[in-house]
Amino acid sequence: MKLFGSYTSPYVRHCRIVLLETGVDCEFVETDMKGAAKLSATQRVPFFEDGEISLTDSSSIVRYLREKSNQGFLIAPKEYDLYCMVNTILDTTINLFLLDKTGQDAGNNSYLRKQRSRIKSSLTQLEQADLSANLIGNDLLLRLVCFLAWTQFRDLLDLRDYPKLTRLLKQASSYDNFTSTHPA
Ligand SMILES: N[C@@H](CCC(=O)N[C@@H](CS)C(=O)NCC(=O)O)C(=O)O
Repeated sequence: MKLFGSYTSPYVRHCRIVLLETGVDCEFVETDMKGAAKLSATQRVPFFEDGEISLTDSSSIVRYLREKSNQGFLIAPKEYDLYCMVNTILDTTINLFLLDKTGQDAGNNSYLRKQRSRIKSSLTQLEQADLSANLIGNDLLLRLVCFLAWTQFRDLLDLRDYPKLTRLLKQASSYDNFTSTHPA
């Protein structure tokens, strides 16, 4: 079994946490974007192999690892919806970050303004959601803290307007599987 990815990717971090939580024996193959462009149809990390099975998205990888270990993956529709919301703003934030890294001036057009507005409105909704469950084994909360931590690592978002989310991220820092997978 092999997980391909980078140490800085929040998607890969979630998969690494699930590997630690489940104890599944899996080789980590450090792979950058050039490698991903050659080896995966989506040209992204993470991707994963287990014999005949190959997966190209962190969510299918997390689900595969949970099910292999007889653990559940996001059963309640509302929980699943919030998980999708976190993924949406994670995708949006990463795409804006990568666009910025190209060095090209993407300007301030209405499409980019909409992307930034989507991040804000979704964070506001997540701030209001009931996120009081235990982090361990909870893929909604794990995905959320991987996202929040990555925005702080890259200095991309000011979380001062989101005290509940800030508290959640602080709480996560006492979870060893979270701290041991920090991108730094
Ligand atoms: N939906 C994918 C998104 C993965 C993703 O966006 N990975 C980023 C790294 S954090 C990437 O490889 N981006 C390369 C690119 O967009 O060219 C997943 O959940 O695995």
